[in-house]
Amino acid sequence: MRQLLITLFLVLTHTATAEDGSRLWHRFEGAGTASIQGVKCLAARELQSNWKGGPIVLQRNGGLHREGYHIATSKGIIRISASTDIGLLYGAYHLLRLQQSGNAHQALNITERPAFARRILNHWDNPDGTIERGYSGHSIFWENASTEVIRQYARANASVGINGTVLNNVNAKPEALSRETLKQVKTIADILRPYGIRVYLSVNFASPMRLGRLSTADPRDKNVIRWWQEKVKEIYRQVPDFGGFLVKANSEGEPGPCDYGRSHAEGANMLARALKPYHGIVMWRTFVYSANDDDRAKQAYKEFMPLDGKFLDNVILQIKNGPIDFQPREPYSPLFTGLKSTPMMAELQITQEYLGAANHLAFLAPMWTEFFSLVKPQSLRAIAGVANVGNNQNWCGHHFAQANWYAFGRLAWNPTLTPETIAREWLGQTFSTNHDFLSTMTDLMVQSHETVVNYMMPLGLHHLFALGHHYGPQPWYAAPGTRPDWTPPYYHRADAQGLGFNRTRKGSDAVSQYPQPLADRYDNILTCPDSYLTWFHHVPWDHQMKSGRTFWDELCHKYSAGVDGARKMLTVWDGMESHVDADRFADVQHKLRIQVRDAEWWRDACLLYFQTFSHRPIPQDMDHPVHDLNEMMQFRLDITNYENPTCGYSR
Ligand code: BDP
Repeated sequence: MRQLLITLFLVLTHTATAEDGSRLWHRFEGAGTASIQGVKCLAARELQSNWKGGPIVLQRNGGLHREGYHIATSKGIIRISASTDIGLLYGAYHLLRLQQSGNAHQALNITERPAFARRILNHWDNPDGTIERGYSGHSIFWENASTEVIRQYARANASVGINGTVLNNVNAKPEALSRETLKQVKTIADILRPYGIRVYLSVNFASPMRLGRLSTADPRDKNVIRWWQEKVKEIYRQVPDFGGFLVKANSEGEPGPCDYGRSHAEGANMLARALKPYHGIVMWRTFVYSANDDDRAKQAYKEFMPLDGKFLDNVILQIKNGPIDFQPREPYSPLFTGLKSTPMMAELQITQEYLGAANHLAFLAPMWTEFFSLVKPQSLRAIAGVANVGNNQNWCGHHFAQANWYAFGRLAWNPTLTPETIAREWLGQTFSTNHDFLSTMTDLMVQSHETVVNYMMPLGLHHLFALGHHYGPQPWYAAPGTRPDWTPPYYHRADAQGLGFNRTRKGSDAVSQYPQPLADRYDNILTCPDSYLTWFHHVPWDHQMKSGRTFWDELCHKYSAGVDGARKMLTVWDGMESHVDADRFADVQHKLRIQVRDAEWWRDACLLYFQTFSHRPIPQDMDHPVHDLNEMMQFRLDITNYENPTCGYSR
């Protein structure tokens, strides 16, 4: 009896505190109540379980795009039509989204189809279950994988239209293609398939040597070619709709065709030929750079432009949004406007490697729509996002990091959506549809990215992170023997004259990789946008800014605005307590407090360090640093403690 009471108590308390974030934006309360007629499929079952509105009929319409759908209300009945089960499923999730965000009451007449055919998450998950740049626990695929967790993952993806998953790290181990791994890949593919999601694998270019025991991985070698053909055949036997390979080659020490004097095109095409009979593709990454060049920002363009038009049609070049590496803000990679005859896809980073990991609230839709304002979505064949999903209870480590997974999917479906629309939708489904809550929190989310940029790297600064953890500021870091392009001074170039990397025509000339009139605009310090100023210019400390301030004063004010912005987020959130369940309220509050402390850390470290070059005072009309530079330079970040990294700093 006692045991029964204890069990009952545990069940009740657990139910009462069930808001742990594990349901993501799918917080459907109670069972569905409507009559669902027509095609019997997963969409019908989802609606049966969760739809509380009027009757729905699911029907076929062969004229619609394979993944598209039409939703219309007539005489009180909602009809969802699509040409496939997946189209119906997407239509069903559209309706449920309207219901959960409080917008299902009006008569509907909606036609949708995705902007990109392939909308893919890249998981940087390792076979041992760890996740490179993962801040929310271990892999859901490679460590104690649970069918139900993978199914919930598939459902979340399908609800925002994501239709592909790369299951393993781009720094791929050859074992990714072993017989045992492929068995697990098949199991995962079988769980994902009903949700319209195909699996892909990252492959190591030297697999024929390390797995197949060949003496070379030269793409021209007959045995190598045969090895890949056999391997591909083996994969498709297990997974008939396998999507293809993602390849990081000759980048950061990974093997590749250049090891044999062959080009990236030769390497990619060899794999593409093996995949072609099965309609598989190769996503070949352009993230390459070497220690010897004068400007890392120029290298991918220099390497890939001469290969334009030389790739087979089932190769897509996967290009990071910026020319360096997922910095808080970068101009777009000039490859996007340079390449004319090669299919391209953008690689965005959802996991916040350079944006405060799972501790800082940084809603990334504004950064991605900024990218789409310069790189036309029509020029892209596909889109990829480096996932922030792990086996933590709330999937992403920070409740608000879920919004970035959600936003990636929504923008992959429709890149013209505004950050406001996405934030509002997500907040309504995830927290509350209360009007005040929605408008206040939408503003907070939409401004959060700029806030993070301001306290980390305003005015075009980039890569002020320490080697390795990419979390905290170490603009001074330049240990002897370290590759210069892996140290902050390579990027900020602070000296007595000013700050920033001269990439103008008189400097590294990276500006000339951009088309006109952008090249001229970026080249001229007077027309270059403030947000990219030190990216393209070595800016004199007394340079007159558009605001009327000197550059030094402006820099100080930006950092100060960042700290103020972080404090404001905390204050605003504290005012939302009545709209949010106690657990998630406290979790987010805890993270926001870390964010405020980290923002102060960033401001103090950067301003006090740059002040040793500028020799100018911190303006009087802003809060002054509270740390001591020498002391900060002694601190080391304990990267094993991301949950609470500010406290992880130690001497
Ligand atoms: C960098 C990450 C590193 C990745 C690399 C990549 O620090 O972990 O392997 O990008 O994208 O940002 O290949």
